[in-house]
Amino acid sequence: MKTSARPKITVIGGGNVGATTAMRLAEARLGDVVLVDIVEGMPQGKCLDLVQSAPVLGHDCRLLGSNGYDETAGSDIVVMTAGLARKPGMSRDDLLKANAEIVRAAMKGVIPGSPDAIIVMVTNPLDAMAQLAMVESKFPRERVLGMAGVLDSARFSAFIAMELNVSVSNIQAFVLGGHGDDMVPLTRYTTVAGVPVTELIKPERLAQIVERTRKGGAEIVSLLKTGSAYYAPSASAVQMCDAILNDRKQILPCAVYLQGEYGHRGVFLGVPCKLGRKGLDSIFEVELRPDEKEALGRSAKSVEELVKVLGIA
Ligand code: TXD
Repeated sequence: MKTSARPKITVIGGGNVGATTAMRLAEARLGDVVLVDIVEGMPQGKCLDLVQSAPVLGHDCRLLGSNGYDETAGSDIVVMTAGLARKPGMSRDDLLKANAEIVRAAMKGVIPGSPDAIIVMVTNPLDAMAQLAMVESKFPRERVLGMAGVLDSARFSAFIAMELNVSVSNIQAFVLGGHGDDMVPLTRYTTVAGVPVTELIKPERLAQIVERTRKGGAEIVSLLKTGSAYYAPSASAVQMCDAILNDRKQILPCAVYLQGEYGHRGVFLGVPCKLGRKGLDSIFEVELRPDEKEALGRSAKSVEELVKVLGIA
């Protein structure tokens, strides 16, 4: 149960993304955190370390590590990061079956104690794992959100800011579709201080930036050699938690279960979502050009294939 009046957030998976998410949640004073991992002692040790940084940072959020789910009861949000990360040369889809088992086990553990939580899915392959979490939790679509679009948009924004040597705060990037290779960047809706980026960067150069964004995860995997990106992914998951817990009604690109929006039904796909205290408040629909619709269709198809393999279509 809750031990304070603060929101309670469970982070499943105490690896790179999970532990950094726990740290960012507490440092942003968003709530008390329970960090769950199967590795004995690890989430407890990391949380003890985080607890000991609280006096220096001046926050009162409680952080508790656990190898089970008893302590997670009454969570407002569950951030799911448990799973295997990609190794060099490995695709996100290679992770499919291994991570499906992990997602199933985690949902079985966490849902009974937190039947009203909002799930923020991070585990890859993102869109398919989010769909699996919705099936396993039996939650309505409003309470199962996938994190990928915020990260892809952040990468795109960072590269545009670097290219033009302007503040990242001036960039509003707009990315749809699946995570990574299937991402559909809407460059004409991407702006720099309100000006479409297509008027500021030449098409060939912009295409290179889009490509680098698409491969943004792989670029980091090949540099790190072990493990994948976690600073920007954790920041992105925390931005979603902030929008939810503070009922911001903020429009962020998230993977959600589509029921006819953007011409798709019965599949998780990244679209602009208004997030508030209930999770998904509404989907923000914009008119797409035929080529953009086609790209989104390709994205949907690859998610549908994975979902079929999992037998949850
Ligand atoms: O944009 C996105 N959605 C992503 C997704 C961005 C970055 C990372 N993305 C994916 O998140 C990545 O492909 C992985 O599927 C997850 C977690 O990545 P992370 O980098 O944190 O991986 P780690 O460091 O290997 O941590 C995974 C932890 C590790 O400590 C395991 O012991 C734990 O998950 N784990 C479990 N915890 C609880 N319960 C179970 N069953 C379990 N199995 C493994």
